Amino acid sequence: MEKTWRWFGRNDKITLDMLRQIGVEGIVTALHDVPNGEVWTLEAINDLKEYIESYGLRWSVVESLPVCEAIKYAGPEREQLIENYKESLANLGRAGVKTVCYNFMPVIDWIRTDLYHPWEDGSSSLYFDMARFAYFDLKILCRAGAESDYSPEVLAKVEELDETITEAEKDDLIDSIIVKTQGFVNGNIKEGDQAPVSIFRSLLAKYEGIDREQLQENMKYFLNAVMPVCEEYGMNMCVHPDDPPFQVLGLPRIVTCKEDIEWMLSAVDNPHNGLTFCAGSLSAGEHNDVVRMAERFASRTHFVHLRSCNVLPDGNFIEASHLEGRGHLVDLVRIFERCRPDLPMRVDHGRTMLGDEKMGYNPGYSFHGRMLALGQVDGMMAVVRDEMKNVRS
Ligand code: DNO
Repeated sequence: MEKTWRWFGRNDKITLDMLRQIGVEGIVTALHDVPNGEVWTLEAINDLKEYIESYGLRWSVVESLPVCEAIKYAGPEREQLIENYKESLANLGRAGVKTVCYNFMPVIDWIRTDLYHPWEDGSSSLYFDMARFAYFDLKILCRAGAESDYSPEVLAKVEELDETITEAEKDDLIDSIIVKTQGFVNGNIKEGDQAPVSIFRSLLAKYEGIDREQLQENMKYFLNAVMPVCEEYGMNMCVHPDDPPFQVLGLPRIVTCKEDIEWMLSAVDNPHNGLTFCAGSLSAGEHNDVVRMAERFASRTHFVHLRSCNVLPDGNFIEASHLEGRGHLVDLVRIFERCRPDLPMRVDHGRTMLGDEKMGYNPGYSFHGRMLALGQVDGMMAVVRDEMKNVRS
């Protein structure tokens, strides 16, 4: 697979020069300055593309061309937003950037309660604690009916936490769940926004009455609308699975398991409609057998995210080392290297280590942690390629 890296543009402290030195071949990025829903012009795309190419690299994947909320909940602006999306896609196609990662998660993209969960060795990683998440839902967001979404054990922990939690810890929880992780990925809430909780509540309100089936209908509508552009320019759309892969905050989530993915691939049965195989998101759900899913969906995968999680009691989960955990990355590398060696792959979410914590990187997107993970995955690919050569000779 092609070794790619998520890079956040010219202001990223991790420079393209640094990436060349660690063996990166392709770049995964977006026009981060363009507000959601606006057209990506050919000029702006080419400008960034040429910059990347001037370092001997390639712009391999767009992550993400965000799908606006009004497309997901089918608001009155939907048609115009879809037209803009198609125009951005066409411009990307004209520029030759042909793989586009997006997600269809309502309101909130990936969710963690702790961005620097300490490990014994002094490094840290992202972490999801169900009781702290439930605390946010019940005591900060005060969402009506939220109690029925959690187990009695988790609800008891919420009450315990309520006795001891400080105001600063509450702010930190808000920051981790709806500000820091969202700011750089979907733009719904950004760092510096005043009253993020009330912005968040008004976004949630847009989904009242939208159940799973309705959201699926809206996804199908969107995909059918963009497929002709994808066909014309040879573009591949690849949906990112929901992270975590279960319903949250009363919102439907529809890319969480084998059946969901089967539905979305067959609802719009076109090879340009595919998947970002994110082993990390999928492995955070105990219901997912990630290796079997890779075997099943390799042919419709256009982009691979390699990371791994371990699921703990209560539905908590932690990002594991790339060598361990439920993601079984060795097996995945074997599957993808054998049947889709052309695919772009990036390691996802590294640990924060060796001074990364002082650099202000986006959470999960450290330099040393991701470099270590890339070295590990690169080693796996070398072994698999060697095995394949030996079988042939
Ligand atoms: C998190 C990322 C996701 C992903 C989007 C794609 O670290 O994997 O935010 O980029 O969901 O649209």
